[in-house]
Amino acid sequence: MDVGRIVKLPLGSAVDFLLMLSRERETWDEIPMSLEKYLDEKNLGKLKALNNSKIMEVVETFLDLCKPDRATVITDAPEDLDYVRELSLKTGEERHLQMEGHTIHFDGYHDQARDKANTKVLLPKGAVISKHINTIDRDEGLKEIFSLMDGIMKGKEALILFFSLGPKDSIFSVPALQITDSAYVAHSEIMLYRPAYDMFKRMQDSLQNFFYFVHSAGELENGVSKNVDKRRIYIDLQENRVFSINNQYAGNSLGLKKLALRLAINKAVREGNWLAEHMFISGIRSLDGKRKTYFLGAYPSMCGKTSTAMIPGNTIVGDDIAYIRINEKGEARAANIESGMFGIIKDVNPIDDPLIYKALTTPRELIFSNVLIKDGVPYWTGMGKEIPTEGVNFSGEWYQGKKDENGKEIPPSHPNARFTLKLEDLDNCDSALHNSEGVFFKGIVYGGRDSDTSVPIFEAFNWSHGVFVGASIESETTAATLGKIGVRALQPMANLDFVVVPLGRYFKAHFDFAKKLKNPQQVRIFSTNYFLKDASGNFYDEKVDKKVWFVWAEGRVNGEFDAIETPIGYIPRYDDLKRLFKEVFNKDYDRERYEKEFAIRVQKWLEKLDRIEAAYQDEPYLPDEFLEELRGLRQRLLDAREKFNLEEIPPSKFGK
Ligand code: SPV
Ligand code: MN
Repeated sequence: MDVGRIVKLPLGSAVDFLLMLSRERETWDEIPMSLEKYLDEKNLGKLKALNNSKIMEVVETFLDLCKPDRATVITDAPEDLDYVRELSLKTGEERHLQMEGHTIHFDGYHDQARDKANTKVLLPKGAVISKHINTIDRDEGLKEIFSLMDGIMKGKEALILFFSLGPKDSIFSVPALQITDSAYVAHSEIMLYRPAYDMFKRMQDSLQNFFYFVHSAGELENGVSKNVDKRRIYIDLQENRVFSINNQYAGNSLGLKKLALRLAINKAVREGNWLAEHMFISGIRSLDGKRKTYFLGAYPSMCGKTSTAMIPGNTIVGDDIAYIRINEKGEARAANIESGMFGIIKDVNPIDDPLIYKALTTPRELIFSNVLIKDGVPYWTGMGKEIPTEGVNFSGEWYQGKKDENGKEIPPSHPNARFTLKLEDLDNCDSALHNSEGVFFKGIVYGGRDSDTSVPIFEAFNWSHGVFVGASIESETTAATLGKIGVRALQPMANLDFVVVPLGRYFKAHFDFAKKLKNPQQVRIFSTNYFLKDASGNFYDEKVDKKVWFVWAEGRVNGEFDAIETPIGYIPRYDDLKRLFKEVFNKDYDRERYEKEFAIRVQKWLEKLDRIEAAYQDEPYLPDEFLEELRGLRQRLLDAREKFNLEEIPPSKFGK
């Protein structure tokens, strides 16, 4: 065994650990003594059936470090999956609700969102990385986290689970192993991902490169992680593994969600021929409903990503993470690496989100998290129904007016409260969800949260311009991450939180991607902004209006609708939008609104470009294409300002 791959720890208890690591073994039939301490014969048998030396090494190493009372191997068998469901009720991490199949889970009061401050990439000495990435020296980080993990599972049961990120046995699949002492985490993962013990078994010892995740919720109090001050999420790119401790919130705890996305981005950029993206995949219907074209979309948290993926009439393949690969025919194909939805529940009501609302209010396997519970019934903000004035929520017993230790009033349901369900439970789930070829797609849409600069929708001139559009998404910060809310932040490709390689390298992978396609024009890139406000601070658009923007984009990629060329890209013609609003909603779309919301706000755009330039100023490896696009856009804006002598240029100035 290669001892050097695991850090040498100068810790007392780690002496045994290191001795264990250096033991030589002939075959995995000689049952390792330490595994027998945790696994009974049946469970050990399940592990040995995989005939995989690396898995044995990983499981043994981390059970020895975390010291659970026992461990259980979860295969894809229905009884094993049921075991996980039942365990999450037994440990108190979930509780039954009135509706059949529904449960409630609470994350701790201070564990309601991704913890950016304590999520760090372990950086080997001498490595160069972006200032945007939070890092810790690798040796130091491993030493810290291993000492925190020492004995962290005492008194608990560890679960060992096997998954495929992406459809099993496909060009997309990345095998992933999860060890966790949280039955809630395991339960969420068997709903959100594809259990793939069978795939691991087929691959046997040839499988040495898989992602692995070791998670511990740490000590629990009333079913929630107690030691959040010792919450750590450390990403080891060198070994394709992540350690996550003292948390339960899925964005922190579930290895396969944002932890695996980080490893996948690193892998994709290094391998150089695919992309790992924070994107939904949706089948967009044409105006007549007869054609369906797949689009991908990247939106930072709380910028309308899930609701875009759920536009009535369209289908959903995925709502959060997509891998994009090139198949043998040279086509770009996309697959959802998940199979479920971990969606925000705020404002889910029969009008704004009818399909999700229906799923949340009918019997099925479903985990609510951090909503208000009263008499076994869940309530959340914006559900279109009166909410009780007392109950149980993420703060414990709750009553209206309750304040936290800082005097802040506690809302009945957390703004980042969530639901977890299987995509197949949604009426609009696309039949290509598990397609091993992924889907052929023609559009990518980037959307931010911007109240005063960009237009509701525009199309980039070409792929390179589109990559720049993606790289310049900005969003106001939201409740999905800890920290101050409402600050404008750059969110390239809505992926910034997860890009663990220098951003310049990540952008370069994007710029180069289309060049590798048989048809470099296969994919067109768009930008949407649902959050533009008028002078009195009201949104120009209603939530449902996004359907029209997408019908337009779907038509564009299929050769329909002329467009108007502006400095920022192609925008829709008034006559087309007027017709679309009429046909889709039977609404009148007036010219005055069009002239305002599709105006090119030159000064605001120039300010945005200045912010982007400043943010990327010292960025290593920034590709030339990026700077060319930035300069080109700035010049086009300046030219237009000069030509029309206006700061805000109405679309009619550019064409009809
Ligand atoms: C997001 O915030 O982008 C989510 C939820 O999809 S989380 O699991 O926190 O990443
Ligand atoms: Mn997400």
